[in-house]
Amino acid sequence: MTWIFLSELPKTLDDEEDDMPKIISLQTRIVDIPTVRPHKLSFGSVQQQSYCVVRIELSDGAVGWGEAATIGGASWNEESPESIWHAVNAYLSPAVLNQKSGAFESILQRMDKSCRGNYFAKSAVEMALIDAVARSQNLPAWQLLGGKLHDRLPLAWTLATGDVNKDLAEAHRKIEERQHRIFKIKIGARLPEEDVALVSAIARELGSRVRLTVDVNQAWDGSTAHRYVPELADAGVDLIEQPVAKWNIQGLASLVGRQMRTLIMADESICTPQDAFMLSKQNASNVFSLKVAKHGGLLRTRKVAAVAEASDIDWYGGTMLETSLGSAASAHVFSTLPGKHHGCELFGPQLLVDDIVETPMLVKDFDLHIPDGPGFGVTVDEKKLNRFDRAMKGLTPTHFDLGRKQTVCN
Ligand code: MUC
Ligand code: MG
Repeated sequence: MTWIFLSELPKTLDDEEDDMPKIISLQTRIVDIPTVRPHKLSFGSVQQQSYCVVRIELSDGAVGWGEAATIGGASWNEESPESIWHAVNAYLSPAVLNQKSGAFESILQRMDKSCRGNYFAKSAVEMALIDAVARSQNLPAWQLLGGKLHDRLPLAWTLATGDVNKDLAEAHRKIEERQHRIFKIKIGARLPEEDVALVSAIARELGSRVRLTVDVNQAWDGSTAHRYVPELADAGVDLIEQPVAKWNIQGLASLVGRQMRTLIMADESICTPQDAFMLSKQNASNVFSLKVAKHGGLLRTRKVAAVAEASDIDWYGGTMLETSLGSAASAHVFSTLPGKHHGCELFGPQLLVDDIVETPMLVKDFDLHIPDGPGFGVTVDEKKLNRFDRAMKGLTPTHFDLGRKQTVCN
């Protein structure tokens, strides 16, 4: 008779999981980084970007970083850097501390249970967690997210100076530097006929060397969109992003139904996988703009992308103007996605006066190259973080005055 000693039996999954490092610390801070020029959108002008940065440490010593950015305080959607900071510290941190680090889905469920919505806040925590686990395993994050399909993605730039001559000068410089040849024009702040004139002038000057997108950021009602979207299509615009309000799914669907040569892209309307299902069912988008923050993290970005793939909807790699940290995290998940895409707009780092990582991602020959190092492949520079840290300046935010001076008080 052969005896098998208990200690020789293969480990069960639970035993294996017991070896898994735990989350032992979670820290947050808000950093404010000025932009190189005012960035003008339908709802105001941005002169600095604010980020809630999350640092997670595991019991094996691995450290991961995540961030969530909003545009114009709480103007783009309901969340703000301050609400993200609060949600993470008050509700999400207790839900994730001491949990097994690789239990991603279970951690997402715990976060959902302790805090409804607050997708940006959850995305910052999940981002830091995935970075930490990938570093602990010495793997690039894309390896944990399904494997890389794209080494590089075409990188768009947004023209949003508010002045046609400055926009054109910027576009020419970006083309000469071989950084960008896809341009998104922010419209919706002026009269629609003025916007169409501006877009037509840019399209005429740049010609077929470039691809053009416009982002209306919800500024139009349905009838304005029906009147001016075809004019933008005639001017040569390829993609029209969120022409109507977030809630106006019928409005989006009726524009898609006109089958113009331009495609209709949802942005603010598409956050959760359930939104994706509804937009798909109502045939209300040709393209989804994917953004890690609004979907509530990298794994949920993949879920939204899966609905797009199943519905013959294209994807576009969107941004909330993250630093190189959030942009690299987004690039990692976008690099894993199948289906037809229209490139990405992870140009946030280029819009900032400085970054929070040692070496930004490579942009060459109009493409963003996805970094392969451990985690998101970028190294956070704590000295740079300290330089922009709001609390280290002794400041507490009380009010964000969009387009004018930011009021920050003690
Ligand atoms: C948005 O709505 O797409 C992304 C790029 C940019 O210029 O603004 C953002 C927000
Ligand atoms: Mg948009």
